[in-house]
Amino acid sequence: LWKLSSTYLPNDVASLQRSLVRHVEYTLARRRYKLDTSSFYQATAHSVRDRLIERWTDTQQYSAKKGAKKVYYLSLEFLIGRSLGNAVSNLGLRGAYAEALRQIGYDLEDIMSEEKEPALGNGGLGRLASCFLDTLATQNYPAWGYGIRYKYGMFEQRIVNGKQVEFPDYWLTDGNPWEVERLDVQYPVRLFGHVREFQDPDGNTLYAWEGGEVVMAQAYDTPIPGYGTYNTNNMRLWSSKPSHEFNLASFNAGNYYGAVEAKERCESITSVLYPNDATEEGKRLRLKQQYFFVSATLQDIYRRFKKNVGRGSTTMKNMPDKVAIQLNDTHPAIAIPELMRLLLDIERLPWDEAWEITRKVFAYTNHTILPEALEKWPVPMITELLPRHMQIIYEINHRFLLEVQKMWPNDTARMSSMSIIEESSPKMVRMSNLAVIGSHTVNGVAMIHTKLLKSLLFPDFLLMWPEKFINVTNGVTPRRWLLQANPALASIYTGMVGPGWVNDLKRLEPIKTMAQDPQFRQRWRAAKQTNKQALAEWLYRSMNIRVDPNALFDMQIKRIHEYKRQLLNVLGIVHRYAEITQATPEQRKTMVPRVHIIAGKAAPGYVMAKNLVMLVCAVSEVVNSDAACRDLLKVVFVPNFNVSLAEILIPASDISQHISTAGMEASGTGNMKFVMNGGLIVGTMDGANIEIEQAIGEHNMFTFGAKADQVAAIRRKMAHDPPKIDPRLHRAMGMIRAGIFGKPDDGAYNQLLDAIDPRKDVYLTAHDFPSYLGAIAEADAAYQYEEKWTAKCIEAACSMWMFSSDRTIREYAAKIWNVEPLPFRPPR
Ligand code: 26Y
Repeated sequence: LWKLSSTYLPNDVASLQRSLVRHVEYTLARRRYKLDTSSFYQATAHSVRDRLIERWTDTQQYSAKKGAKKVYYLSLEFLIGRSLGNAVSNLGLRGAYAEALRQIGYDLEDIMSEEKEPALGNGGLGRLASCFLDTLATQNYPAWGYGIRYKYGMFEQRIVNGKQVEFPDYWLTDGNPWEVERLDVQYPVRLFGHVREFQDPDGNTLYAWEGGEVVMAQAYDTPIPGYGTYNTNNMRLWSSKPSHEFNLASFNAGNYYGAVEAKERCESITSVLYPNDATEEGKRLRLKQQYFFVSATLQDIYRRFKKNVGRGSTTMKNMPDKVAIQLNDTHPAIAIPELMRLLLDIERLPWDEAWEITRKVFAYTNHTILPEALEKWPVPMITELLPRHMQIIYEINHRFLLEVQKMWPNDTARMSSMSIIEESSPKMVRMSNLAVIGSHTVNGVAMIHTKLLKSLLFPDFLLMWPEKFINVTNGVTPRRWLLQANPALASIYTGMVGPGWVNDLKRLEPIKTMAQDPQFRQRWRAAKQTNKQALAEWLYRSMNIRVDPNALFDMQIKRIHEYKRQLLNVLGIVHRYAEITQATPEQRKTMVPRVHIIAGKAAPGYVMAKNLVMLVCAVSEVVNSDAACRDLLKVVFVPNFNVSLAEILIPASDISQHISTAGMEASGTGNMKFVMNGGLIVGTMDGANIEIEQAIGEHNMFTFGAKADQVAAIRRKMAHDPPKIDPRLHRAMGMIRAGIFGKPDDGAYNQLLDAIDPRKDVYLTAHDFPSYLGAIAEADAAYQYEEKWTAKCIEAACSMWMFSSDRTIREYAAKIWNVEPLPFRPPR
């Protein structure tokens, strides 16, 4: 039978066309119809998917046969972005598909823009997970991503009457050609119920978790192609549905409508992605989500591993030789007690053996040190939902505290800060402490972040296990963020060094010397200009806003958060507005024309963030309609920021702002994307900015503001000795308070401004304002020397190899996972 399918599909233009037509006729069942681009998108996607599937199934079979150790990346979020462009590019079929489509009257770019992007993540953390999947496949690592197939992804943001309004993102309306529904892969997941204690024949006490309700987890698989390799990995997302037992039990109870409602509740577990708010609120449905996801994932991993147990000398103890599980923040940390439960209650291993296996399997990545953002669950909630896990957590904690007691006898302060249980009312389970205790390695995501993680968040754990804490600086994939997003720059690179840079970014380093070549600089500028022009057209088409592509394009695009300080940006813009309106004609001539672009979503319940969006929209309205600003200043709030929009914006930027209060942004990854695309940064000494500056040279970055190690002292001082407010800030605030940008009746703007009162300026907005204006002025000055500016951009962009996720993943593989690449080559 398999002889019939042993060869790969042909990829010449004529074969691709036949495949497209076949899908139109047989998959879409639209034989001999004139098709719109949206239906042709479906056909194209299916044709590409066929080509992914053959590589994917073969890769999986190959790694199973080899018994390779696998990495499992557990993440509640994957922000994958659109798949079509990525797939044809990674398969090396972009040219062939473009030509195949062109000949039959369709444009690949148009077809690509028909795809609705799955927004199954909030921001940085989710996008990082997707960059990692791309790199893992590209570098031939046997690795699977596990997550949730939310029905509603990140909400769609619209601006209505100058305010953010959220709309549900039902992304599955037109189906999803990139996933394969695995009806044969389903697992039961228990919730609620009770723990039964009993004795085995040898008199050992055993525990069984029983009763409660059982829901089913259903697998949906998405192939993740590597670039320039046959290796194709898997992303498995779970969807919840009612179980058969569930069905019978409740219906037989005679409550028909109640039973239907209960079934609906099962499906609601994977309904919606939770937004990351200013402060983390433990929501019961979210805990259900986390456990549901973890339980299904571990059953799946466990089943795959168990196929090897008994073969040769493999025993349960070998699990860490075959399985590495990375926890993307604490969101999946309930996996630690869940694996313990499987090993203790199902496998019946003794505690110490189970614990050793567990600790060797898990590693934990921390993405924030902000105390208010750390996950905590009320003990009563876990007890109700996961009674056996609560017992296990207490046991883990008990044994751990004995170790603490041994190391620091009677040090109650240490005990209570290191304990998994916070002695509040109600008591809380600190998921970060659980994750640290249950993992062999804990990593931060940028050098400064890891340093603060060690010194501020986990100092006692560090003393106990100095080797456990390491840094792995984040990175982004050059495939999506350069090759696909910026064809103009990519073709310059390929022209200079050949196509090898795409998976070896170091090859761009030699181009740095070309910064001295005027002709090369000319070409570089032309590429940037192409991208700015394209953005200007996009803004006109989709927002009816005209901007001058020769102006300096300044962008701040990221989630709206107080610590990211979009307010500082707005105050800077208002200051500039004031300067422009008061300038003499002579002064106007010296000013740099600027287009300010701000984009990002505010969590629906985050009042300050929503106020900020309002203010940006209002400032934009006033500035853009003031004749005085005409050729000098435009302000644009671009709604519904997402991956696809980032791909249009980033390549067109001259300056981007990464201006968090020092010490608060763990890493940032947008910063890396901008510099790779030939933009420069105005930024604080925070997150990966610091390492970027080291890599590209300080003369190529505009830095300002308090340093992380000064922040605490500044805050302490301001309380009793409030600093004098900068007159320019005073004026800008005065303009806003006076109602130049309107006076919302809920006092939204005053609320924003009150938070920068010099006595309680938590985010140091007032404190950093003067040096911020200084950095912006420096950037303006530099931009006026076109040749020097271009040289800076070239040097910076070609120094970015270490921010490729390829480097990041090599570090994870070597320092944490202990896995090797396993390239698969198809039979030919
Ligand atoms: C608890 C829950 C609602 C929650 C969900 C998502 C909490 C946080 C998040 C997302 C966090 C996040 O995106 N963090 C970012 O991770 C990036 C990748 O490491 C960092 O670059 C960035 O600095 C950090 O804010």
